[in-house]
Amino acid sequence: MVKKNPLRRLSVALRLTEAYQPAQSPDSMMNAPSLNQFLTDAKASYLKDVKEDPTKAAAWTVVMGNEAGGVWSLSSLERLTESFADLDTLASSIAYAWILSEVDKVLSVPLLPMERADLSLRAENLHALKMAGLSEDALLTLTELADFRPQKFALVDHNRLGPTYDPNAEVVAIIDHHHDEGFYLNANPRTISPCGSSASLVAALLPPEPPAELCTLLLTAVLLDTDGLKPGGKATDVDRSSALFVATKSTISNSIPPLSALSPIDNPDPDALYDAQAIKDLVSTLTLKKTDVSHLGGFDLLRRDYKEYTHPLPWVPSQPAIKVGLSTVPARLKAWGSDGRLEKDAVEWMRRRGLTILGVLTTFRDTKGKMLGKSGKHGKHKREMAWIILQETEMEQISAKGLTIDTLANRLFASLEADTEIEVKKHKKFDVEKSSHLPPKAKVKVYKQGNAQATRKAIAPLVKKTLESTGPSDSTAESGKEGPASKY
Ligand SMILES: [Mn+2]
Repeated sequence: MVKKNPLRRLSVALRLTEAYQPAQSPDSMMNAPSLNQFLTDAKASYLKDVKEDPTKAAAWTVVMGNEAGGVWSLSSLERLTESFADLDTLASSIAYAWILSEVDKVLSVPLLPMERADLSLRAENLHALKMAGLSEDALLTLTELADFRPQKFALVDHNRLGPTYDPNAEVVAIIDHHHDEGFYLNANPRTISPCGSSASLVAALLPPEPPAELCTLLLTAVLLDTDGLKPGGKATDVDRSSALFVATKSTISNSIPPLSALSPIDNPDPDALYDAQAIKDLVSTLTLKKTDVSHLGGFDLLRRDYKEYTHPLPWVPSQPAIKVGLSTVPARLKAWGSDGRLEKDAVEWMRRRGLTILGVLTTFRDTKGKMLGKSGKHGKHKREMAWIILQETEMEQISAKGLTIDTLANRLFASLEADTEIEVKKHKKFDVEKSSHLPPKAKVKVYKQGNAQATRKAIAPLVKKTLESTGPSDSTAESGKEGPASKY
């Protein structure tokens, strides 16, 4: 289906001309409705059917991308709990729902598998929506769907329905670039093909004259997923040909060279689009938005890149298990957590997730006294860690059976401090150990990491080993049931 040469691809697409009739809005027979109007109408009609007539609602094909910008793995010991659709999922689901509705004439609506309040967490998504003339109101999220469980899906940007959806729901189409998990073999199309962005696979299905806004949206997704079509990077021929097609049909087409110059028939240059200045500018804006978290408060920072684990404690006679969360935050503690804000936001998040331990792992560049370059890469790469242990419901029940929060805290802190890979030092400039913003009995410690290369991938196994190994891990672990008041 997907052709390597964009011009061949176009000629294939031209065969769709007859089948494709742009929908006409009742009050304007001259123009097709805008993409924003299409989404607004689809959402309203679908929600009306959901509310009034479940049988009619079941006729809709709900186009949905993945839940967290990655693949849900049931075998993983990690559990993704929050879901923030990425730009690929956003663009692919909107575009495929448009194709189903306007080309194939099938009732279809895109669903973002996330809560409405979380739309603002990805600034690059908001930027792409704005460029495509789309309002957040036009999008359907899980918030509006409430308890309703769709029965017919088209999956984009993943190929297996997540465990929170009805397992008996029908999957009628798949367009994805992840590893094929082998489900829904009757889906049609069932296009699962490795490439940089699933938006490229969806773009290959567009009719010859698609809406410019839709092309802009798909272009942003392909560019972000392929580092701007960087040669030798993640971009495949599919990404390059799709990007070329949507770029020339997009709302920014007048700022890039014409298709004939970009890709002469007898001498195509696959990197021509990558070299175009307007494309370079767009990629740098999207990348900056993606890495800029300055619009987010501590609570959102803690949950936007978060993993959760349940660890049994075999060294405690009653054999309890506790929940541990690890948040990776791309900004230094001082920038968002001073004056009690770290403690307040961490405790709020821990209560919402029912955590006993939260590790906050920051990663940032120390730009003190240096000019911040355009790439944002100047300054030394540093990492900090803040650990908070709460005596809340879970720990109350466990401590009734003999494990004190002091023992747990001592075991964790001793293990972190003894580890020769992460090389922690007490953080002298961020002292919250005597904070008045924590509930009674809570424990907290803040470190600087000597080894700035050690990410959550290194910390998570260390925490697992510390908590799940049998017997006292060191002299501090089982130092008596009461013990002296901890200095921690
Ligand atoms: Mn993707």
